[in-house]
This record gives sequence, C-alpha cells and structure tokens, in this order.
Amino acid sequence: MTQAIIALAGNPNVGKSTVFNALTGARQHVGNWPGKTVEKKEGTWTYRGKSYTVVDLPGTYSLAAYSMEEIIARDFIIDARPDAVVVVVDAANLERNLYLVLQIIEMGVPVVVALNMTDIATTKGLRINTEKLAQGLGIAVVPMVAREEEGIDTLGDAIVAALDTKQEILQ
Ligand SMILES: Nc1nc2c(ncn2[C@@H]2O[C@H](COP(=O)(O)OP(=O)(O)O)[C@@H](O)[C@H]2O)c(=O)[nH]1
Ligand SMILES: [Mg+2]
Repeated sequence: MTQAIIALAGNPNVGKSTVFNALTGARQHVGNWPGKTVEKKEGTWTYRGKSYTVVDLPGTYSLAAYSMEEIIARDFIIDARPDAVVVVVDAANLERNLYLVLQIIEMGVPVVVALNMTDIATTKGLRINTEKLAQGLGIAVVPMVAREEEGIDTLGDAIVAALDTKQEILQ
C-alpha cells in the first residue's frame, strides 16, 4: 500500500516549516517543484507505527492562482488529491488566515487546522474559542505552539482521525 499524502498549507510565516520539521525531523527531501524555481520539501512522518508522506506547500494567502506559489499549491491539491491537508494558521491573525482555510475546505479534501502561534495570540490578549471555531468550520482545530512542539501529538491524532473519516466515507 502506498503511503497516505498529507499536504501542509498556510499563509507565509505562520510556522508551516516549523510544523513540517516537527513532524518529519531529519527525514526530509528538498528539491524544486517540477519546472519551477520554487522549493519543494517532502518528508516522512511516522506516527503510531505508520508512515505518511508530508508535502510542504508554498506559503499562500489564497488559492486564487495569481502567483506561481498559489498555482503550485492549488494544482497539487487538485492533481495529487492529498489524503488530508493541514492548514497552519496564525492565531494572532485569525481572520486573514481563515480565508485560505475556507478555500481549501471548498476543494473537498479532508482538512485539519493547526492553530499555531497561540503564545503570541495570548500575549496580544486574544482568546480564541477553539471548540466554537471547530464547530463552525466542521473540522478539527488544534491549538499549537509549534516552535515549542506544543500540540504536535494532538495534531497527529487529528490528522489520523481525518484520514480515518475519509476512509469511512469512501467505503
Ligand atoms: N512565537 C512563536 N513563534 C513561532 C511558532 N511557530 C513558529 N514560530 C516562528 O515563526 C517564524 C516563522 O516560522 P516558519 O516555520 O519559518 O514559517 P513558514 O513561513 O510558515 O514556514 C520562525 O521564526 C519560527 O521559529 C509559534 O508557535 N510561536
Ligand atoms: Mg516555510
């Protein structure tokens, strides 16, 4: 059986690479997207005895397909049909980040939100009702401080649950 593919999406500077590194450690391969000068990072994430391929998509604010980064991210989700997409969002700039989350949900792939930078949000006095947000979006939302590896295991469980849900639907 081929490994499930998990794509990481998010606005620039939200901690996407930090999440990628926390999941894959040293098991990474860095190249370029075919025919493009944009860097492509792929890694292996092993969790509870199973291995998954993790692809770090270019940082984008949307998937409107205006920039090369947006086209790469959009085409990857459409063509490779990842088994799940983790959208890393900046909790301190939630509204701006949710635009991309909604666009990816609309593409019909299983999505998990990694609500990162919650330490900065707290410092700014922002309090996010994670459960309400998850209910509103209809998907899992995992609060994280990726730089401290806080929330990584909970994110792992949420990804596995999203993959299981997908299998149930396809049965
Ligand atoms: N305060 C804080 N900083 C973080 C967190 N996660 C990542 N960072 C930092 O944010 C910066 C951008 O992270 P990076 O992973 O390169 O973001 P990317 O552009 O989305 O790939 C780096 O300096 C990280 O160390 C977090 O949860 N809290
Ligand atoms: Mg990055």
